Amino acid sequence: MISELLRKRLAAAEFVVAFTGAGISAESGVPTFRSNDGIWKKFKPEELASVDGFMRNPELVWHWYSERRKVIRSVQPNAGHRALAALEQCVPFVTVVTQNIDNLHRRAGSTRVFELHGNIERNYCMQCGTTFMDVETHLIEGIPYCRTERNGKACSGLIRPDVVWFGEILPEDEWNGAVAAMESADVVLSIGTSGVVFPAASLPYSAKQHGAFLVEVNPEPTPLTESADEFLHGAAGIVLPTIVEEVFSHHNK
Ligand code: BJW
Ligand code: ZN
Repeated sequence: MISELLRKRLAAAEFVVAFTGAGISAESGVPTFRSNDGIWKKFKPEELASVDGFMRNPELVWHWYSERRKVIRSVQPNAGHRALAALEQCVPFVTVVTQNIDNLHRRAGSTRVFELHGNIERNYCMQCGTTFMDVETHLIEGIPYCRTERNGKACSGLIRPDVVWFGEILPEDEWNGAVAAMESADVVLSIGTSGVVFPAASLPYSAKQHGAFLVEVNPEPTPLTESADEFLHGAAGIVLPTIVEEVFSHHNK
């Protein structure tokens, strides 16, 4: 299944970056965004994943995030996440750059993870910026409000999920870390992303420009496919363990 070229590139690699999207969590039972039963088919993105949408209907947006958080907490990392964590035992430097907000890479054991679009377990007050890990105790009619004391007065700002919505800038440290990792990567694996949301989608192209060998793992072609050095057609939970097994199992013996 793995070409000789990919086997050589990976076996010799010092820096590997896994760039992941919703597809890597699909086999855990987390719905993707743009598949036929994906999230955007039921709702308009601008109603849910934008500041305007949130201000228009915070209750709806909070309901959506609470439901997704429940799903995410109830599922487990899958064989794809675990293979990327295991890669840390085979390659000197492995970095995961993820668009997912679901924490599943860290739960699988990956130690160097840049989260480009935030994390569903974190929330913050839009007025004073305080971070909240738990919002369930702050709810008024399904919407969490801040009660942080400032100058003897309680803040009453609206709390929102610490995720990146359309029109918003990506978190600077995560973005800079991701760019640096991409620019020094020997091999980049782009896994389970439709590659249509920018600026994240630009990263694999910039890695390739800086000399990385670009591998895509997806059951469907994407706009990135024609720029990839290899396209591994299939589910992450099958393809990624196969790569680790075929490239590194003999190497460890
Ligand atoms: C499997 C599988 C299996 C299935 N194994 N694979 C016009 C042109 C270009 C850009 C723009 C434009 N107009 C506006 C923009 C900018 C906009 C953008 O890119 N829009 C495009 C959609 C057109 N971007 C932004 O606004 C970004 N900010 C920005 O640009 O700031 C600068 C700026 C500021 C002010 C004004 C203008 C510019 C921010 C983008 C934030 C995206 N946020 C979301 C929500 C995050 C929080 C949350 O989760 O709720 O991020 S949207 C959503 O899409 C989420 C995802 O991270 C992101 C990417 O989706 P992903 O991961 O690729 O999932 P899918 O579902 O699309 O694909 C799944 C794939 O898996 C598929 O390919 C399947 O085949 C595959 N798959 N099973 C492997 N088992
Ligand atoms: Zn506040």
